[in-house]
Amino acid sequence: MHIRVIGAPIDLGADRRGVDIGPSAIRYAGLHDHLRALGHTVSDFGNIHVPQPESRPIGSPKLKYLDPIVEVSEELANVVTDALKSDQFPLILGGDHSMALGSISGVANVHKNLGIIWVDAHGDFNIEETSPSGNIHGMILAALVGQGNSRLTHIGGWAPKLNPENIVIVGARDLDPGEQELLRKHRVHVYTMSDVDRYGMSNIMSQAIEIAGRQDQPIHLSLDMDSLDPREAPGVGTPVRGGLSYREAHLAMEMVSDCKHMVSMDVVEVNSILDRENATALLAVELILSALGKKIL
Ligand code: 6HN
Ligand code: MN
Ligand code: MN
Ligand code: MN
Repeated sequence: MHIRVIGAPIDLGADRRGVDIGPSAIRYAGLHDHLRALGHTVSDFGNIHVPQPESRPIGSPKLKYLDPIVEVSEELANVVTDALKSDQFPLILGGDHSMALGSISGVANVHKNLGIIWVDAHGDFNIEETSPSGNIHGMILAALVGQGNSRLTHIGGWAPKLNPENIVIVGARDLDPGEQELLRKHRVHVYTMSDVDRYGMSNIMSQAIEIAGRQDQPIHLSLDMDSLDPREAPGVGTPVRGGLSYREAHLAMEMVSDCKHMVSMDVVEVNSILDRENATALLAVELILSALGKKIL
C-alpha cells in the first residue's frame, strides 16, 4: 500500500496546549521506517498550515476558534481527497480531534456511505448547546452528521458527511448529559468500557466492523489516544481512568486491519508536553502498525 502521511498540528479545538507537537512526536518515534519495514511505500505531505492560537481571536466562548478551525478543516479535507484520488492511503497525524472534521470530510468527498470506527474515551458528539467547554474537538462527530453550527457541518459546502447509523464509538467512558441524549436520539452505536469489560474486545470489534463496514462499506478509523488507559498513554490532554489496556487497543487495530475495509486513518490527541519520554507517541506508532498489517506471527 502507498501511505500518505499528513500532519495536522492543530490545537485550536482543545484547552490543553501541546497536541500541536503530536505529528512531530509521532514521526520522531520512527513511523516511516517501521511502515517501510512492513512493506508499505510511504510519502509525507508534511504538515498543513495551522495558525497559532495566540495569533487569532478566540471568538465565541461556546465555539472557541471557530474561524481558524473551519479554515484548517477546508484545507485538510482537500489534501485528504487528493491523496485518495491518487490511490494513496491517508494517515493523518493530530493534533487535537478537531482535525477529524477535515480528514473525514475529505474522505467523504470520495467515499459515499462511509463507515466510522471512533475509538475514544469521549463521544465527541456535543453541539454548542450541550458542550461544557466550548471546545470544538468535543463536537466533531455531531458536526459530521449535520448537527450543530452550520459552518462546522458544511465543510466543502455540503452536509451531512455521515449517516449516524454508520458510526461506531468504542471505549467511551466520559459522555456529557446532553451529549448522551444526542447519541441516543441519532442512534449512534456506542460501545462503552463497560461493554468492553462484559463482552470482551474481540466481540465488540467484530460487531463494530460489521456495523461500520456492512455492505462492503469503506471504513475510516479515528484513533483518539485517550481511549487507552492513562497508565499506557499518559500524554493526552483529557485523560480518563478505566481505559483500554495495551492488548485491547492492539487487538482492536489488528481486527480492523484484518477486515480489509479501512481506507483512511487518523491518530489524534498525543500531547507531548504531558507525555513521558515520548511513550504515548511510541505507542501511537505501534498501534498504527497493527492497524496497517503488522502481525505477531
Ligand atoms: N476529545 N466532552 C468534553 C467536551 O469538552 O466536550 C471532552 C471532549 C474531549 C474531546 O477527546 O477529542
Ligand atoms: Mn476525541
Ligand atoms: Mn477523547
Ligand atoms: Mn443500526
